[in-house]
Amino acid sequence: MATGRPPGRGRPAPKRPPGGRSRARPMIARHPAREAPFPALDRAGFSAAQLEAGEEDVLDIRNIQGNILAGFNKDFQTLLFLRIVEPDEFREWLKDLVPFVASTAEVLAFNRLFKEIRARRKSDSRTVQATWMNLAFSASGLAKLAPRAITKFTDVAFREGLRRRSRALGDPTSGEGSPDQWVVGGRGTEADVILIFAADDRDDLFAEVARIEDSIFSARTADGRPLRCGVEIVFKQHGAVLPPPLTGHEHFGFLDGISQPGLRGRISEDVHDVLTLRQNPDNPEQGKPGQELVWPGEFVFGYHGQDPRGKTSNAKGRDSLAPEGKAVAPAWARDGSYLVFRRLRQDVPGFREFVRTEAERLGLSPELLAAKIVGRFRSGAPVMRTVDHDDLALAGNECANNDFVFAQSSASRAAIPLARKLDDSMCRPAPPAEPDEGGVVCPFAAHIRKTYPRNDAGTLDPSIGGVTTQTHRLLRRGIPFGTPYPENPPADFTDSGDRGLLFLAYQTSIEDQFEFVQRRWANAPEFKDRSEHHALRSGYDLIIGQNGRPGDQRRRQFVLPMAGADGRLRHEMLETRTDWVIPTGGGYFFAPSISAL
Ligand code: N7H
Repeated sequence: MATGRPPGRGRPAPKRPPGGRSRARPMIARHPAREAPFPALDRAGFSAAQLEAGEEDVLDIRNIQGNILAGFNKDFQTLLFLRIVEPDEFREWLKDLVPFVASTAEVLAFNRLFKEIRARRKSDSRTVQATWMNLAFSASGLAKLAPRAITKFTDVAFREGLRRRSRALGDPTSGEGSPDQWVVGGRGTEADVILIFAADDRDDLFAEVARIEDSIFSARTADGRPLRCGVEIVFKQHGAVLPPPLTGHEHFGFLDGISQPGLRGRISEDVHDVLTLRQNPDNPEQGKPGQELVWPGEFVFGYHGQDPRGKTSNAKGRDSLAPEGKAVAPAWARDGSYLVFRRLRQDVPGFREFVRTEAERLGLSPELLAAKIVGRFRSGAPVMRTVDHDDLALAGNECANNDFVFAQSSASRAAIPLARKLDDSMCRPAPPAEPDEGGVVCPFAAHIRKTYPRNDAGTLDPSIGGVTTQTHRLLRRGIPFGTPYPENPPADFTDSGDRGLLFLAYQTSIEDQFEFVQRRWANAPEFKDRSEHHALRSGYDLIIGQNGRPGDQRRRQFVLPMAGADGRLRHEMLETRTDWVIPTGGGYFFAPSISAL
């Protein structure tokens, strides 16, 4: 593990190797060797729930970058955006960087060790800390390094890049939100490379970033002359978890990072050595209760993906490098993944004001209306299990806080059964989730119902249900940026308003995953209505949905079904022309395997 301060800055320049290049190598100072303990799974705790996963892929976790499957999960992150100006020099510089690229094996080992220590100490301790780095290339960056290879990536979104896809995503075409004004990724500010640094400690993070910046700014020949290293810095962005009481929450106040796809796949030949622990004794197709297992090819090239035509979500599809029998990326893309980055500014006072005035109009509490817009209360408790009030116990109950679907699948169950206890501290009895086919409990346009409709069937694509929905999943790795907006700001409070989410997500198809979720679900008012209410649309996801249709002036509606006092259903309509989540930068990237690097 990387503990302690890296000895990067101020080191004496290494001697020039005899007969070597004029560069003072190594340009990037090295940490002391790291040793990564790899704790075995706690068999005593999990063996009852582990299943033989003999059919599942063995993932090359030493070759896959660490943020993709394990997730850095750190309090502090910095994103550094680079432009390649001299490909040959850059290649030399990159060689020194590659040993520092964290692998899934390292990050997974750390995360498990961290959790083990926390479980025994019953609190977070600073016993183990790490500083990680990962990187990815945009299509323009790859084209500079391997001009022919780029044509082998068939994902049109990746090849075109985010700036050119921005209009189709519904982004504003002028003013704030339009690529012309993006701080990174707009015209003239597009990056070829993104470096992601993450650490538990802010000083460790800054030291690591400074070490790499030094290698860019201060590269010198042995006799002290400045040396070009082939890259320049386009933009630097810090992110950090919010301070208490908002730790773990995003700027609107909601707990984030609750629901992620579970991953099929093993990390060794041992059939029990699975990446996602199977913790639901009632359902072998899930990790934690409610966490469907998805084939790893949805997120990493070279493994089985979901079978979109399969009858069940555990049907395995083809190799994600050639899902229809024809390669969608070059062979060296194996163990790599596409990375979508969006810098999303959040207008916190604007969102709060909308919720307050609409709640007053409808006679609801602002907390309840906000929960209906997201599908979860601020604590993270899902409305599907607590219809009208926040429930902190439910929010912390990992057996129930993600264990719900919206509609019944064919064989109907009266209610979703509660999972048996997994761990005394996390699992307690919780209220059941009843089927909600009318969107009365969780509106169809609620953020979590739009972005992961679970077993809803859709009207845009009648086949969308429990199975094909799993082909549109994302591994989200975002972190907030900026300081929180005060709960009760003083009258003279002013600030830049520059706060939001650094949205990062991995996948093997930008078109079918990130863009599908944004365009076909969040931005689509017709997804989903009930067949008997054709006139009534679900509306836009009020968090991220965008209406870029010409003439609509970004008008967004949200249908809120409510049961009246007389027990009859009425459909309230919320409407706004304001976006509270505004793109201010971004890019589409590809994170190659460590061997490809
Ligand atoms: Fe969302 N928010 O605070 O309201 N998101 N999101 N998101 N999001 C989720 O389950 C939020 C964004 C997804 O499996 C939660 O982790 C905000 C984009 C998906 O049930 C909350 C922003 C996209 C899920 C938020 C933002 C998505 C999800 C619940 C921007 C993709 C999982 C906590 C500033 C295009 C759904 C959780 C599931 C959850 C919020 C962006 C997608 C609270 C503020 C751009 C797939």
